[in-house]
Amino acid sequence: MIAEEIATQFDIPGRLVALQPIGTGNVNDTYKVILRTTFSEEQYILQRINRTVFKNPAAVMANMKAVTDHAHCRIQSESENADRIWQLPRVISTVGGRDFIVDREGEYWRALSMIASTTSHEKVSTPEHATEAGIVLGHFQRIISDFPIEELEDTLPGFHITPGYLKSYDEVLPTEKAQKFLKLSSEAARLARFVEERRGIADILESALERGELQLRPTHGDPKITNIMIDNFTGKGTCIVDLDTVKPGLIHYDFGDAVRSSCNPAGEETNDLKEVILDLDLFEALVKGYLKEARGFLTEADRKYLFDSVRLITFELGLRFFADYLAGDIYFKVNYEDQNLNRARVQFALCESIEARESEMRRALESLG
Ligand code: GN1
Ligand code: MG
Repeated sequence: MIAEEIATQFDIPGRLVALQPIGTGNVNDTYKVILRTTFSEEQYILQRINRTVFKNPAAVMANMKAVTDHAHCRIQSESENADRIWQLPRVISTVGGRDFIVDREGEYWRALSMIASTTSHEKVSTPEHATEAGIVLGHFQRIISDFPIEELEDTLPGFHITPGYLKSYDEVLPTEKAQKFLKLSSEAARLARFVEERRGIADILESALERGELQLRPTHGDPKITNIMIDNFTGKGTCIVDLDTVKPGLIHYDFGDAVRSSCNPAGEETNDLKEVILDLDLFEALVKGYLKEARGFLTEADRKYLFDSVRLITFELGLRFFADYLAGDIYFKVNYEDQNLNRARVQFALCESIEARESEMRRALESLG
């Protein structure tokens, strides 16, 4: 069904005046909906959930509802002492009182409240912005840290289990399609060698989990910089969005994901590999903000793996993009040919830069900790 038909089925007053595609998400389709009555204008976010990725959208919505209800209570109870107004999207019910709509084609649609007067940035260029990104992630992890993980479904099995992505890559590699790409593109062949050289790092977090050094907690799953909303008036972070992947996991992948997406000033979609670096000033600034909120719930063992998590998630994301390129772009949406190859090149270049700065990054983590 077309989005216009869906947009009026949620419990919001007014007549539909505009529906605009927004956002740069690689998975779901997102729209801004504007409705008007004689005296007011209402705006909300409408999303079609990608069913190729999320096989059980109803469970995604149940997790989102449970965690946001919990987080909203925490935000309320802490509001008097907070240095800002914290926000978090609310699931808007349908006219019939449900959390989502399933259309005739079986597509799932949901409505979320709009976080007004804030901006989602593709890149970070100032330490202040990086600090805010760290604060927002740490705050979110903190306020959901006491949510019982048994109540969260695993909506995306294998999501952020790096050895699993390596396994999928190994399955794609021998296929005819992948072999053709590898023959035709010397860049693809170079990336395949890059992966081989780093196989050994893939299980560093998972084996720490198995040994009981690390433990599962509620996580965001996708705290990249575009999901961290910055207040247009104060410049402070106010909210983290995109709560599809909230599920039990290692908070390390969250920390790593915020760092890799915030501390590479060239951003994820650049074509210029020379510009791709892990900027140490941005890194220190982000860690400072993150620890302000996270200090209380991080264990000694958690801290020990913070550097590794940055390297690992960057490698993992490069591997996911590369495997998807070799498989023919079946997971991540693309706007041009070879986009997933290019995205992989960027993440692998960033991974190299992280490796080159390992001692400085470890030192910063220690001195700020
Ligand atoms: C996807 O859809 P979006 O853009 O929020 C992906 C993340 C990646 C990200 C990279 C469910 O997120 O894991 O880090 O692209 N989400 C899923 O841009 O796979
Ligand atoms: Mg996402």
